[in-house]
Amino acid sequence: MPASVVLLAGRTFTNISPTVIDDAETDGPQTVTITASAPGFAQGSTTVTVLDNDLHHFAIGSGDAQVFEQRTLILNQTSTVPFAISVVAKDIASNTLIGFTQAVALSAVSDLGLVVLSPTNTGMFQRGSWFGRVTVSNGDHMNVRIIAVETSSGRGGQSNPFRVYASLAQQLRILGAGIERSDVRLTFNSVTGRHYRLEAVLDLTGATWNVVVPKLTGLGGAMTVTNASRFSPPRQFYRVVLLALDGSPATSGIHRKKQVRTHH
Ligand SMILES: [Ca+2]
Ligand SMILES: [Ca+2]
Repeated sequence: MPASVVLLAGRTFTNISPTVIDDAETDGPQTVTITASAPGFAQGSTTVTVLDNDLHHFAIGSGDAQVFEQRTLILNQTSTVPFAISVVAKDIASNTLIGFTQAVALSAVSDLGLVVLSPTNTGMFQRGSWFGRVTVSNGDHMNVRIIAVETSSGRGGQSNPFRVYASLAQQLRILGAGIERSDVRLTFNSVTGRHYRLEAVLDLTGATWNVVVPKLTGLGGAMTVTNASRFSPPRQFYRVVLLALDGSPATSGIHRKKQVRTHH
């Protein structure tokens, strides 16, 4: 910005070209006041706003934001079914950084541990936004948050929490139960990498479920678990519980139980 300008004789105006120096601070829009004064004249001034071009965070919402240019919540989803999201680069004041173009990393977390999300990167942003379809593929999750991170700066953002339901094929279900001598064998459908626990109880009148097998890691598809030499006639109830990564029960709602009886 020049400290002074010369107004030629007979002219009523002149042009100046201030240079805005790019910084790396995430300080948002800055207001600049330009003042002109000369002896014998009243002072004049104007204000201009210098926009920030530094990423502060990402706003992540449903893909509908593409149409309305506003953030909308991601609703509940189903595992293996793609859904549309928007990732928008923002300055500290939540203005969209229309010059932001680079692709960023995508991932997701949940209360039940690792969420398998694809793709793991966005494509290039256009006018500060990326719209695309993503898929969670490893079954039931609660409080899923999609996370976008610009790896070079570590800045990122996450979506609202939402629920992902298991697809029909991934729903925890006991497929078969049988007794061989005193061994109880249960077969259930599993999702690769998820953790399960086998529990048993003698009656369903409120007795505490006993942990039979504390941790099973899903191999994908049907899995058989054996409770060796534990069958006590005339009947027992079994259930399979989906666990969080730390081994705690996922939820009382995510389990399936089966009654096993002797036949006489
Ligand atoms: Ca900058
Ligand atoms: Ca800046």
